[in-house]
Amino acid sequence: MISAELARDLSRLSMELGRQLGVLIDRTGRIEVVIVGDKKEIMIPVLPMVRSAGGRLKGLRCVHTHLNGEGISEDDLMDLLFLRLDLMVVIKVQEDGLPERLYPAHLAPQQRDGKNWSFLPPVVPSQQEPTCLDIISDIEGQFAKFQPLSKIDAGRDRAILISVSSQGKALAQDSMDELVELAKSDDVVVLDTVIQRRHKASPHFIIGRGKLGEVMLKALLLNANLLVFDQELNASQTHSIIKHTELRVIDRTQLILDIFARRALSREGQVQIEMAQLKYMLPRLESRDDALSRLSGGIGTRGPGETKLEVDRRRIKDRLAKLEDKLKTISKERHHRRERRRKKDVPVISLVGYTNAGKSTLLNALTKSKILAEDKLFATLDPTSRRLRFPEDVEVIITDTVGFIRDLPKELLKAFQSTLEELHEADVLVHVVDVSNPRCEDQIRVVNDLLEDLDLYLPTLMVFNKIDLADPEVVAPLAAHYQAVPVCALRQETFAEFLNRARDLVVGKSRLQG
Ligand SMILES: Nc1nc2c(ncn2[C@@H]2O[C@H](COP(=O)(O)OP(=O)(O)OP(=O)(O)O)[C@@H](O)[C@H]2O)c(=O)[nH]1
Ligand SMILES: [Mg+2]
Repeated sequence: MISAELARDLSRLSMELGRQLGVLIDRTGRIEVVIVGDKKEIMIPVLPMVRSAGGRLKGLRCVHTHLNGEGISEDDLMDLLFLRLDLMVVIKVQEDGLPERLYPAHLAPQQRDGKNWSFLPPVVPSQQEPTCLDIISDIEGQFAKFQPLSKIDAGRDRAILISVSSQGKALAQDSMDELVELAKSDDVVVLDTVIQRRHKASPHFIIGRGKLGEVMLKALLLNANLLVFDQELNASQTHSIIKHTELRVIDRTQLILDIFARRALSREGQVQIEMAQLKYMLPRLESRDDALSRLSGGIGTRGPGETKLEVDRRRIKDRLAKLEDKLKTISKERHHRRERRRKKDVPVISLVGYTNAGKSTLLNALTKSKILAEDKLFATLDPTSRRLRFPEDVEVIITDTVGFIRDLPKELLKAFQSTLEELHEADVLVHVVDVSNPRCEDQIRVVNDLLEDLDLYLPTLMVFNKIDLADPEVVAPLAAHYQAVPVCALRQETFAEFLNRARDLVVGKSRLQG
C-alpha cells in the first residue's frame, strides 16, 4: 500500500508538524498528490483522471496519517466512496513518531450492515502481504462479477433514474414510471430507479447526502454513466452532483428536450428545439466559482472563470438571435402554404392527445398511410397532414400533431408555439385517449389544460383508443362520462361510430359557418 520507508517518514514528519499528511498513489506506485492537512483532517484536492485506471475505481489510493490514535473516520469513508478510491489507508502514528500499523478500507460491491465498505486487517508497514495491486484487482473483480464491463451496450447511455418527491408513494411511482418510458424513448438503458420521499428537497444535491452515496455505489456496480432526475435541477445542484459523482446528470426536462432533438425532422422543428435547449441552458451556466464546502473531502473544482462564462453567454445569445431569424423565415413560408390550403376550403381535423395515445396509428388507419407510429413517447414531432374522405363525399384534411405530456417544459411549449398554432387552423379536434392506461383520466386533464393554455376552444370529439387492451367494464362508464367514442386504431371494423360522429361534427361545423 505504501513502502515501509515512506510510511515511517510520513509518520515522523506528521508528528513533528502536528498535522496529518497524506499521499495519493497510482497503481504504478507513483505519488500523484501530496496533501498537508491539519491536526484533525486532510482535504483531498480535485483528483486527476488517472490513466492507469480503466476499471471502475479511480486508480488512486489515499494513504494518510492520523495522530492521537484515531482510526479511519466517517469522513475518510465518505472520501473513499465519493472519490472511488482504490483504497483508503490510515497510518496510525504512535507517540514516538513511528507508524503503529496501516488500517486499510475498500469499497464493497454489496452492502454489509448497511455499509458500502469493508475493512482489511491492520498490518505493520514492513509486513504488507499480499501486494497492494493484488488487493485492488481482487476488489475490481468483485465489482465486475455484478456487471461485467464487456456486457456494456455500445454507445448507449446507462442510467439510474432518481426521483425526490414530497408526493405520496403512488404518485411518485407513477411519475417514475413515466420517466422510465421517457428514458427508454431516448434510447437510454434504465438500470435502476430510486425514489426518495422527503418533505423538502436538499438544496445542495436535491437528494440526501447519504442517499447520493448509495446511488454512487449503485452506479459503480451497474456501471452507469448517467443520472436522470425526475425533478428540475438548478445550476448549482447539477454541478454539485456532477462533481461528487463524476456522472453525467440531467433532469426530466433535458431528457424530453433530448428526445425532441433526436426526433425532429423538419427544419422548423430542429430550430425550435435547439432554441429550447439553449434557453434551458442559459440560466444554468455556472455563475460563480462554486468551491464546495467539504462534503467529506473538499472535492471542489473551479467553475469556469467569470470571463469565460460571459463569452459562453454571449455565444448562446448570438446563436439564439440567429435561430430566431431563421424561425421567422420558416414560419412565413409555412404561413403561405397554409393560406394556399385554406383557399381550397377543406375542413381540417386535428388529432391531439397525450403522447403514445395512438394518434399516428389512427391517422394511418384512417388514411391508409404509413407515418411513423411506435411504442415510444414523442414518436411524432413534425405535424403531418393527409386527406380523408368520409362517406357522402365529405372530404377533410386530417393532421397529426406532437403529443402532450404532463409538465411539458415551458421552453418547449414556447418553442412549439408555431407548430401548435397550426391547431388554430383546425375546424374540429379529435382528442385521442389511451383508455388502457390506468392514468388516462390524468392524461385527459393534462391535454385539456394545455388546449386551454393555447386558447383552443374548438368542437372536440373524444376518442377512447386501445379498447382491445382495456377492460370493457371500465371503458363503458368512462366513455359515457366523457361522451367518447371507443375505437381500436389497429382494427378498421371498430371505426364506424367514430367516422359518423366525426363527419357530423365537421358537417355541423361547416353548416354553422355557412
Ligand atoms: N393494442 C393497441 N395498440 C395500439 C393501438 N393504437 C396504437 N397502438 C400502439 O400504441 C403505440 C403508440 O402509437 P402511436 O400512434 O405512435 O401514438 P401517438 O399518439 O402518435 O404517440 P406520439 O407520436 O408519441 O405522441 C404504438 O406502438 C401503436 O402500435 C390500439 O388500438 N391497440
Ligand atoms: Mg405520433
